[in-house]
Amino acid sequence: MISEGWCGKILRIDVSKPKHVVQRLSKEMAKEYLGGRGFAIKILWDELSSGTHPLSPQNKLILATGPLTGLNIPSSGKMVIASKSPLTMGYGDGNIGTKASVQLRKAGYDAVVIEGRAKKPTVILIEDWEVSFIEAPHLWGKNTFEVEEELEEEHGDAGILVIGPAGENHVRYAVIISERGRSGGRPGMGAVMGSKNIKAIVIKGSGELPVLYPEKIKELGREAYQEILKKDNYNYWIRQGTMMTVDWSQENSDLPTMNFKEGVFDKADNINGDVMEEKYKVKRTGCPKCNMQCGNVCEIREGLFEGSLVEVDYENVGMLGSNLAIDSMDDVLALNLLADKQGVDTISLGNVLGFVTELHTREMIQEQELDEISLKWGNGEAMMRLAEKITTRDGIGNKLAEGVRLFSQLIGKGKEFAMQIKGLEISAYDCHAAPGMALAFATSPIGAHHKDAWFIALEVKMGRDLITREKVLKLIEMQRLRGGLFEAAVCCRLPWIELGFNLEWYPRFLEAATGIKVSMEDVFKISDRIYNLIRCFWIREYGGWSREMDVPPARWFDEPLEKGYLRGKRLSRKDYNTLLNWYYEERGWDENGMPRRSTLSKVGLSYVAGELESRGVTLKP
Ligand code: PTT
Ligand code: SF4
Repeated sequence: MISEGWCGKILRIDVSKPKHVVQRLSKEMAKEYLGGRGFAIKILWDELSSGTHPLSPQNKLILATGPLTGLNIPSSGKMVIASKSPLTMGYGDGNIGTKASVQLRKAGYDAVVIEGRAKKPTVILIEDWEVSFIEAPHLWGKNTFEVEEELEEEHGDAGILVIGPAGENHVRYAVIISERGRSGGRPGMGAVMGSKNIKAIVIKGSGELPVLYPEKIKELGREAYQEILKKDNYNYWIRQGTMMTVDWSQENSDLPTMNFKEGVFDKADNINGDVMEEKYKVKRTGCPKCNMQCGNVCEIREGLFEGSLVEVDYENVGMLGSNLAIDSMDDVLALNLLADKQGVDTISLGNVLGFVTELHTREMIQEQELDEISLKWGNGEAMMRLAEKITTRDGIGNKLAEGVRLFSQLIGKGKEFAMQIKGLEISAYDCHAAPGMALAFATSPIGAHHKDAWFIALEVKMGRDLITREKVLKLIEMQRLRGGLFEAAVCCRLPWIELGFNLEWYPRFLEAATGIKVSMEDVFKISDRIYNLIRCFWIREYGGWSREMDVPPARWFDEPLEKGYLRGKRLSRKDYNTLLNWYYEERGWDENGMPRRSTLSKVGLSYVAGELESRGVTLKP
């Protein structure tokens, strides 16, 4: 045992053989990378040969927890799922709230690393030190809800991660689903699992969570849970959760509308948090260990899925509602349900559907299949049919399953409004008038996901037009917290973001769990190490770097908003470049976004610089 606080073990699984071994987690790795995303990138850097195809047996799928995961402290039931991404060809991860995170730690592991390809569809069952590989061809082809139900009946109280047909069919933005509504791994972690012929992972642990001072954690947890309950915003939050953002985004002109062409949607009032709460919400759910559970379980009132239950969040409504000009909540919920059952990411799906609708409407592509379903803005039924085709790679769905970057390359059109950065489709915030948020999306380490990038609220407060170094410094501080603390410690960031739960709790939690005094400065150092290593991973995969990889699509620069109070606004290339220059300087990266050798050495990554140089990559001093 390296210290209480970590389990001290990594479970290694090769599904080709199939076999497993248990490896010791080194003290250095725990201290230098903490957990979660830190462990994932360290393992991928050290072990993955560059150029490995993401859907080959050699790629590694990593499930990683951190020293706070699963403890009796607010919102700790989270887990990082990471791999080399088939969508971006760089580093990809997602953060999922699931019982599997707690069960994994109880089973005695900080992380699981899975490689190989099973001969037949397989369920991996992890029960403490026992690992079984159960052939399950009968589950292949079934949706995530059916499979989870069957596995729950068979295995009782377990943590379950499962893929749907989208993962089986290697849709590049397939996700992993848990508990019928928790989703993780936007950059195609579901496709990686599918490529290994793994339909589900079932985890059952019977041990205690590793904590150095259990009494202290109990005491801190009690106080912390109480503090959450007393927060001003608590009641509103548990009624609407992230859905309260629909009105906020509409008011602030950043609600994605018609493939991010506009930031306001005329009919947003039909799909906002109030409509959801009053007409659709039937219960609340959420991740383990959370007393501010934000999962909005809604009942579909009309249409194909009438009577079905589905869990809805802001991103799902922004991307499958306003971004497609759909104003029927029933249609949005139906699309969301289809995505969950088939196991595909709602954000990328909404982008792909928006992109192809725009191409079709502007007659930039002629496809009989799209005429046949009458694809147009706001037509929920057509979107459903197309979404289904994508998840089964049927007809034109086969090309759309590649994501907007590859699809636009395949047809040689639409690059300027293919809304992606580094290959990952953009989350639900329009940035025509938000240069800081655009920079945040563009420098996010997995591509354009809001996880590391939700800068918009602060930017609106600071001033959208403000082009200052201070703005960049604030963004970096935010990335250090989001991408460093929450993705490595691993726990949910929403208590802090949404209710203002004090950040000072986290060093106290970490010390009680591990016995190690960890200041925020230490956390920032770990975070910088992780950010630099992720960037080096991308550089190794891409054979270099260019500024273009850190720039958002041309639409936001070239086409002014035509509606709303910010009408006429668009990004300025000059201002954006100024911000990007400052960002690179503050990160210690050169003018092309490559980490300097001195920067890598400062964060303990000299060996990484050495490897890049030995591959012919030139690093500036
Ligand atoms: C996350 C991304 C998000 S983030 C949403 S809604 W969000 C979308 N949800 C999807 C879904 O649902 N079904 C589906 N088929 N695809 C989906 N894609 C989208 O995936 C999520 C919550 C939320 S709800 C957010 S903001 C916070 N995210 C956290 C994070 O990233 N890190 C962290 N430490 N804490 C977080 N807390 C919050 O968790 P990805 P979840 Mg998710 C139905 O996985 O790949 O990171 O993409 O995990 O358990 O669903 O919780 O308005
Ligand atoms: Fe999960 Fe929401 Fe609770 Fe975070 S606040 S742990 S996302 S239920």
